[in-house]
Amino acid sequence: MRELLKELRERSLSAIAGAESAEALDALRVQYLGKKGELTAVLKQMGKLSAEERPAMGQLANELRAAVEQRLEEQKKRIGEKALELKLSAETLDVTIPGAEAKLGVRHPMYQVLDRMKEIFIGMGFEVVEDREVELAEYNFDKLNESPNHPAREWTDTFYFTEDSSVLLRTQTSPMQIHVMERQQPPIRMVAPGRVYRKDEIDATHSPMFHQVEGMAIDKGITMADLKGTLSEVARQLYGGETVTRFRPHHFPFTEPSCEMDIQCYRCRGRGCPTCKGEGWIELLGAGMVHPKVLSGCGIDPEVYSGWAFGFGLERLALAYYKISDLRLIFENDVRFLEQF
Ligand code: 2NM
Repeated sequence: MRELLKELRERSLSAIAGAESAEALDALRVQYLGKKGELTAVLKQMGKLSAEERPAMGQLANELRAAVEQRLEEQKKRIGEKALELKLSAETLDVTIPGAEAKLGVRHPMYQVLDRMKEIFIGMGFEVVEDREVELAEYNFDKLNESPNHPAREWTDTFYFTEDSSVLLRTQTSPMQIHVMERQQPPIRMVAPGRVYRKDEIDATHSPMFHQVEGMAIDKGITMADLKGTLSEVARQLYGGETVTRFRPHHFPFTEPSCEMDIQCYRCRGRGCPTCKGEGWIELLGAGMVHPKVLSGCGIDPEVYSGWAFGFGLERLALAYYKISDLRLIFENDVRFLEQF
């Protein structure tokens, strides 16, 4: 029996040392210490021993049971530690690995031009005003001295909300100037950039939605010289200090006199090239002295105050600025296009 216990001791302890999972350990516990286990079987044979042998064998068997139990516990602990180690190493976060680069977009090229424009005007003491796109026809047309039968008022040209043609999507940002004049006496220096809407088919130069930038300066003693000086300075800040401007007579219902401002072509310096279509000049904006009827309609006395105003299409200006040939590129927002600016 001594031999039997010795053999059982070696076999069980080495089996336990080789176990690699909690399940395997449980199976070994059953195999050796269970009701039908091997050590239990040995103990059952104690009865056959002589009275002298029995205490010593009993002690040996108990020692073996204690040893097996202790080894089972130790191995269980070891397996647990190993599993934790594995889990920790699998979940290790190496903070020194370079991160995945988050791709940053760019500001839309047209808005880059607008931001620059705003900066220039703000630098000259103008306030930026941005507001509603849904207007009353009264503000979009009437108060701007547009005649009652002006073609822009047609249903084929303008988006109306009401049968009586009184509420519409603004066709120009000029109503913003009316709102400002109605709530504030001069001095006024403001620019109003924003979306405007016209029933145009989409092509390389037209879109039913586009952006305008308009503005005005009203105070005592403002003259056409202020208009020319200020708008020429804006052109120089935008296109470079050498930029030459010219003013041609024009007509707008809301200004008198009215004009258009050109810049000398920055590419050929006036000789004529594809950029200026052989003209030597590039048309930039419309402007004029605010019509006395518009001023008085807003509660500003034209005998005391005068002012100039201007307006231009932002898309058209941005296309020329970046030498882009098709308006649709501005709206499609293809990143391959946008990334170039
Ligand atoms: C333009 C050209 C000329 C303009 C006039 C006014 C107002 F409200 F003061 F009368 N706002 N904008 C104006 C003048 C707009 O766009 C081509």
